[in-house]
Amino acid sequence: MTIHTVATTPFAGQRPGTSGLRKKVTEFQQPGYLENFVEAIFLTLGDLTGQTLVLGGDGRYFNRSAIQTILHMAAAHGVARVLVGQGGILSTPAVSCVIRKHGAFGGIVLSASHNPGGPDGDFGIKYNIGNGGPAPEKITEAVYSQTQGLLSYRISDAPPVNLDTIGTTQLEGMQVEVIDSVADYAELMKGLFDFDAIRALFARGFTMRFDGMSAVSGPYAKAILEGMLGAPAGTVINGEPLEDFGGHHPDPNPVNAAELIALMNGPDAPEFGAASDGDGDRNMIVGRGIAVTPSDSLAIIAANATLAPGYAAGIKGIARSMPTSTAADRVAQALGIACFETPTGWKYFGNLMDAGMVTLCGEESYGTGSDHVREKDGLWAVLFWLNIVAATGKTVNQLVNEHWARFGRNYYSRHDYEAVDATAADAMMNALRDKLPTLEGEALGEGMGNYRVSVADEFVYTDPVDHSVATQQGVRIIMDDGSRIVFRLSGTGTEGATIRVYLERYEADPAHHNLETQEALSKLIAIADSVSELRQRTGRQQPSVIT
Ligand code: VG1
Ligand code: CO
Repeated sequence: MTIHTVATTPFAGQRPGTSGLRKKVTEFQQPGYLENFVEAIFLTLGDLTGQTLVLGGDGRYFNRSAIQTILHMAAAHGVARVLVGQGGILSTPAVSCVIRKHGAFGGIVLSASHNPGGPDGDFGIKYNIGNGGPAPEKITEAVYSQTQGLLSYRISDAPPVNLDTIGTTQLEGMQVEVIDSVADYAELMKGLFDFDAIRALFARGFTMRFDGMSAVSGPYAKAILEGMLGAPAGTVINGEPLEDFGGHHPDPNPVNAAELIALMNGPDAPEFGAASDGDGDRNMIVGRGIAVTPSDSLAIIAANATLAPGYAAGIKGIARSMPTSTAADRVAQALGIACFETPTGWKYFGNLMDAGMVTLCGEESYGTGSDHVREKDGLWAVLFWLNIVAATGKTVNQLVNEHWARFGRNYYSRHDYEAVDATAADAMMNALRDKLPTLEGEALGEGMGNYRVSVADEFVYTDPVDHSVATQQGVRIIMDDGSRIVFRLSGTGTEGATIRVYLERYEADPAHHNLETQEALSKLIAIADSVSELRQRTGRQQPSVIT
């Protein structure tokens, strides 16, 4: 067995986006494409002699062969040990958990998360640092710059490693330790939540459906919900990870988890519904006839956090991404703790958690998490809700409505325009930027005077810990009553551009808490369209997805 230095040429466009490098599988299958990116990671990390890395993915098509490539390259770069999930499977929060628990140097996550999988679908790769979280921009930019000048990569020609049997094998000078994909993660969850109370809930006949969307969460949900917590078999549906996610679009929102929503709205609805995404870091919480918006979920978890044993001492602070609704801010204010506003993407929460400034973090895109790991965590959020339900004896519906009655309701929606012509999308954003100085103080909306703009700017974030600055993080138009419209281009798509329009309106009066969301936001929707000229510029008459 020999370590080879293979000549290569750089590929354009290997710049990581919101969450790593995501491209079509066919792009990743080009000879040298994956190898170049992995070589760039290793060159950026420097001397790895004696170090341990963690490696795993969401099981999508190309996962297994990518794992073999990465193992053979790690061995060629002097890595001492790699912990790899059995069958190449590790959810994103599990990678984070394993890195932290085993004191690894870092880890590589293979996933395109909620993007569809299969030979014609998407694939992705990202590097996580020693705190278990996504690499900060300083590192991802260094990786990108390495990809631009690469002339060779190093790889071992040893035969493939057996990924299916738990145990340790040798690859060149490196140990490959195949670990149980679920065990470390399950143990962590057990320490955070009142498993006895949740077990008692199921023992009383509490009914639940967890939709694994044929992605990575299934084995975790089965082991924890049906195994440790005694939920009846069949509680977890679509629980086998499939290479193409069974044709599902593994994004846990009411549109893509339509089957679960139909069940929860039907006559035989269980008491509690939940779903997770491709790599297990997103979650959707559903009650009978109600899907909880992710922004509300963060706020409700924060308001009830001390009911979970792992958070009984209280939470230190909350962070949310800028487009996420301000529902959590109201809870933070009531609790007398800080609330931070960060750019979109989990990598911006890491410093705040490491510095002990926040405990809970959340994004409007069905992502919630805490400082137990450094990724958002789907099943963690589901267990948190189950803990709250078990401790209070209340339904999801009651919890949400009582929260609104106490704090007011933040009507919230995101409109996505997918696979838009990239030039048109850029032109739209540039025109919006140019318009910003003229908007402040303007009256906008039908009949004018419905809304007055108090702030119109482009979000810039200065990290309070390391003072790094992230610019161009979304154009926002904030009205004088706190209502907001935010425009952003997605950094995870693989086709053209995706325009995201985020809409939020606050309503304090409980008498007005039962409006249909799109109806409640209709004036803001009309303003967003006229200010951005989205329809004329993109030719799109309506969003591809409304969540
Ligand atoms: C999207 C979401 C963002 C999330 C990111 C990764 O990014 O909006 O909130 O952090 O996906 O989530 P973008 O740039 O497309 O808006 V995941 O579950 O795909 O790792
Ligand atoms: Co995900």
